[in-house]
Amino acid sequence: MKTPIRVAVTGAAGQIGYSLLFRIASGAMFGPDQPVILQLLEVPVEKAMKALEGVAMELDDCAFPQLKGMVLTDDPRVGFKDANWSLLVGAKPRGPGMERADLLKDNGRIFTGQGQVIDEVAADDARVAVVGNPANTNVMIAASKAKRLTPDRFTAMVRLDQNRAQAQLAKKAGVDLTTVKDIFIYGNHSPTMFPSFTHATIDGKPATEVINDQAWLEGPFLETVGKRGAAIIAARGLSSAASAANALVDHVRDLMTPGAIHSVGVKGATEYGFDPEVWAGVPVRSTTPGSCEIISGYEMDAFSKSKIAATSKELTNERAMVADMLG
Ligand code: NAX
Repeated sequence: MKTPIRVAVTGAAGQIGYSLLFRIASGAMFGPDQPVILQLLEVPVEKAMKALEGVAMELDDCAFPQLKGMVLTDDPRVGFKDANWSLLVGAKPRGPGMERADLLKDNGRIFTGQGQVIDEVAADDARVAVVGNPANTNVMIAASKAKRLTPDRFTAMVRLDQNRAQAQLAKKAGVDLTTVKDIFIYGNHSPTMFPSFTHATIDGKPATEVINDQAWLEGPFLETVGKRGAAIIAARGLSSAASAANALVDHVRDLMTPGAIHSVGVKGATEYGFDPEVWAGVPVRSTTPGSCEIISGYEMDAFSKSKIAATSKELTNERAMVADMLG
């Protein structure tokens, strides 16, 4: 039997957790023949821990062959112990009337602590993926606390935006979505992020030629993808959960697959104009399992440059707002 991969998941009793854990345990993330141990972390609140017990009962009841164990805890030192992957989903949601600056600070405190503990107790090959919002800034804070683990071990998820963009392009062109390739997300996981349609292809041809509607691409397309999260809340009364969990499965699975090409929030995307210290979505190619390199050389036209400048500015501003929490 292969050695099980230890996967720590924070916010495990939350909405995304409820979709995510079953996908991991079924083999969707690491492959059907890879055993996993789930280390489920929640807040020290009775209601949350009780809910977590219920989720664990359901995981038992699925009789997943590759689920070799579960740890349920409210102690980060236990939850992240020897974890090969830490999936940081749990975060404080933005309450009514709450400013973005307050959200950044409140979540910053969570990710400060988690970054420190992961660095101290996780496995030598530890990898961290952050979903909890504001994801790009939270991952920067967590990584800044690490002394042992280098920044490349930390990524932010922008894959939900990539998947949304791919689906919208396919719909507009009336094609099967598997024919849509090279649609990448640049920048922040927020409405400013830029799904760069300029380099996307449909059946090997430029998407701009196939769709042949620049006004739609620069207008409704960007707006639909950028505001998709809000549209889902308006329709469902709850934020996206199954699609977010699915995106995280894609994010980790593709990082574990050498050669995979996808969008990931990483540090150091200076060639696309980002500050060297922020985590920005960019196209990457996975190298060895868990690692990736930025794909360079995509030429940006004036429109793309202006969009990237806007999302880059937002990331730099967020960094300034949490400057006292870094390092
Ligand atoms: P829920 O509120 O349903 O669940 C969050 C869970 O996290 C709760 O059970 C809570 O008790 C737990 N939690 C909070 N602080 C914790 C801590 N310090 N340690 C462990 N657990 C903790 O939210 P859900 O819908 O699951 O969303 C989770 C996060 O994902 C939110 O921050 C949300 O904004 C973010 N999202 C990010 C997306 C992305 O693409 N990057 C898309 C989906 C989602 O909106």
